[in-house]
Amino acid sequence: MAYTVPKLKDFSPDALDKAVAKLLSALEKESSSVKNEADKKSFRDRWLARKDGVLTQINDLWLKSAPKDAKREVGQRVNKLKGEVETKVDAAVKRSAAEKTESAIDISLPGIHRAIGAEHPIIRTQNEIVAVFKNLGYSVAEGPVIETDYYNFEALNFPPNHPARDTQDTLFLANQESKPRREQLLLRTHTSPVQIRTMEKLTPPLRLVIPGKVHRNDPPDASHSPMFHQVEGLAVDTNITFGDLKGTLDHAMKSLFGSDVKTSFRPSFFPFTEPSAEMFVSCFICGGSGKRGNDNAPCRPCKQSGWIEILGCGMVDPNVFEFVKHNGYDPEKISGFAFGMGVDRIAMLKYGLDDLQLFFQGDVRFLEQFA
Ligand code: 2NL
Repeated sequence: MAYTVPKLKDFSPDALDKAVAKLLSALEKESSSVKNEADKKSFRDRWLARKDGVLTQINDLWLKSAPKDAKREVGQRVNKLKGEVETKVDAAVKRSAAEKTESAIDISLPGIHRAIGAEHPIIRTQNEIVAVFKNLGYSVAEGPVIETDYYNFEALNFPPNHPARDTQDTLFLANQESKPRREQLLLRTHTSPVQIRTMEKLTPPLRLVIPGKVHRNDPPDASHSPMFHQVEGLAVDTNITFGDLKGTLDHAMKSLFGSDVKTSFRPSFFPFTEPSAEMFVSCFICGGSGKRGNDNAPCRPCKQSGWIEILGCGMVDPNVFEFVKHNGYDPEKISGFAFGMGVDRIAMLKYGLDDLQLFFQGDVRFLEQFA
């Protein structure tokens, strides 16, 4: 039963002592069960509320109704009692506040386990490719994804009406028509513009790799995406030859795919290199045989050819150097090789995937396998 303040008939010191003792023991008991914020408030209200708290009731039921000759005695006790009740209530409120902060920082509890993220498999592959060239002494540079027509096409020797400049292939920003062509903004279709920007800043000799995102107006399917990744390289110096290109890339492929892989170069065409080539690596899935396993199943990644096309490359076209000749790139004095590779496709081969879209769908069940 909760304590209620009794009406007093007997105002003798003995009777008063008893009544006070009863009240204090009730206070003690109630204060020990104060646990949380809500308890605190109702405890304080019950004892100290001006309107109908226990102290107010004592004032009314004990002091006001005391006979004249007992008033002094009752008054002293009630005053003392007020002090005691206030001290007790304050202590209980503070105590439960202290308990609360203690429990909030219980350092003996095991921590909350949060799975930390991991590098996306494409970015991991990109970093691995970049690391191979860093080890050869190449610098790494990055540049804007939104580019001008000048850096993306003109300075790279694309003729004015080259099909790559068509909106079929290139994503242009809106409302560019009123600008002169060279200033029109687009999403870079390769990382090559960063090579031009860097040659404008740094004089030869130069060894440079550029990783980054590029965009083309391709609808997404198992092997295409409107956004993908490239790593592009450039070496400029006196007497750089096609032999340097072959040696460098052969070394890079052995670092990436294992020292058993062979490389093969076939003639190709790019507007910014002459001569140009596509480089193939011997299939690191079937070892170049075109067949897999005991039952000689056809090897899918190399389409049974034993070779996988991995990148495009070539000797920098002198026309490209003409655009940066003012910064020491005189095609009569220096030469260079360049190459570019698609990171997403290499990551697919590396992880044995047949659907490029898995990389971009953000499905945790797929991504957490790389954590
Ligand atoms: C490909 C082919 C290539 C380059 C990129 C380049 C850059 C400058 C000058 C000359 Cl500044 N060339 N880059 C050269 C040949 C091929 O990329 O198929 N990439 C995925």
